[in-house]
Amino acid sequence: MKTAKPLIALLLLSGIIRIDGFSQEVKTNDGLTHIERIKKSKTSIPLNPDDPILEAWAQKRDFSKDPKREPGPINVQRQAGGMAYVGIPTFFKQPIALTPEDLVAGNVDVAIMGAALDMSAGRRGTAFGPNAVRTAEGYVPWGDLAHIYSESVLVNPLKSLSIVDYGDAPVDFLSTEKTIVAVYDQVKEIAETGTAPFIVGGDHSLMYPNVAALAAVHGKGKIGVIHFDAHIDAEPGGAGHYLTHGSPVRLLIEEGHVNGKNFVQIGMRGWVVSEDMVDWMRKHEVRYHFMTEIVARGWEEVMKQTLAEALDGTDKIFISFDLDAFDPAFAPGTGTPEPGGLTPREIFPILRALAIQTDIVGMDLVEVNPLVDSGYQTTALLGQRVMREVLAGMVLRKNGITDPNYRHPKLMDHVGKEK
Ligand SMILES: [Mn+2]
Repeated sequence: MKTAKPLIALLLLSGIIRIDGFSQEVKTNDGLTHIERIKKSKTSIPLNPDDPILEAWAQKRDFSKDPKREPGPINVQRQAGGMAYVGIPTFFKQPIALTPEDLVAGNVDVAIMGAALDMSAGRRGTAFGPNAVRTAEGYVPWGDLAHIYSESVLVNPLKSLSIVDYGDAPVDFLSTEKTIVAVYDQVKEIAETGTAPFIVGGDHSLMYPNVAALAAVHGKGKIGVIHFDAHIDAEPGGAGHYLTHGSPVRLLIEEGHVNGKNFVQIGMRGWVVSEDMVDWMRKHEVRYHFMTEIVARGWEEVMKQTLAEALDGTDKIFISFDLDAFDPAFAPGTGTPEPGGLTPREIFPILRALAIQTDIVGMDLVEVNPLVDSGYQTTALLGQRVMREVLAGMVLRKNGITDPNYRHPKLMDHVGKEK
């Protein structure tokens, strides 16, 4: 019996057995073979409109058949607490929410969702990112066993904020173009309730639906983006596709979702940057900080400037965090690693500072690829820390802290000379 399910799946995929929607004939009423159809249609990929499962991947199941419940976050853990590796995996072992009504009823600050989309990158595997991040905490206990206070600042975001796991966006695992519409809808659904969506990918094509959805809610040109990345991600597309994981920045700026001057980029490096690309960014007044500049001027200087730029013209900020901003020594599990990157010690303080001094309307964490992680969980572990640092900054802001460089005084001096 153990092998029955995989066997049935194999038989279905191979066409040996057919059930429900699988029993219909492939339509050929245009008189073409599929090769001819594809060759004729240079700018679209022909899909079978009569396929009964054409949209099934995106359909919501019928919630009305569930046991009746009041709206609000649902704790799916049976125990009051446990070790990280025990229990049903949700982001930070937080309760889940399934609907916007749950977010409103729970007065939820942050809804973390997965977007397992990895078709726009040459090296697949980031689709496994969301669940890798959900299970990345090696030893941090949860619930009643948890005594978790953020590094340097000693606040506990999981107790001070209402945070839920909003599940995953639906994914057409054969199409970036179709999937991003579903991601856009789900991000917008969260943001419309006043909750900040945190999207865990998935590849960086996600920045486009994520930011476009937030711009639709907060206003076009009203939010700024702080973009951590080894790459500019402002290519004009690839192989005719408007959107790849290398092109979301160009689409967002050229379509007017974000003004170039409210787009701050940090950490770019490597051999794929051309002068043309840099000129495009200068034309659109993007504020970029290559590693070239960071190494020459020093991280502290550039960080200070970045924080000032983030506040110029908007105080609503979206953080788009590509794990390859880190040096691959720290984050090997990513598809496009570039040596010479930033360190966790450099990045954690700027994340807290951004969240202290701006209104974080959302963030994404992308390009975590556990399939190529030579350190097993190293990259996903770093990814969940990136979110934790932002959450810690959000708590400090809520507590009235205004100093972006705030550190807990007792951690700075062991003899009690703190003010
Ligand atoms: Mn990127």
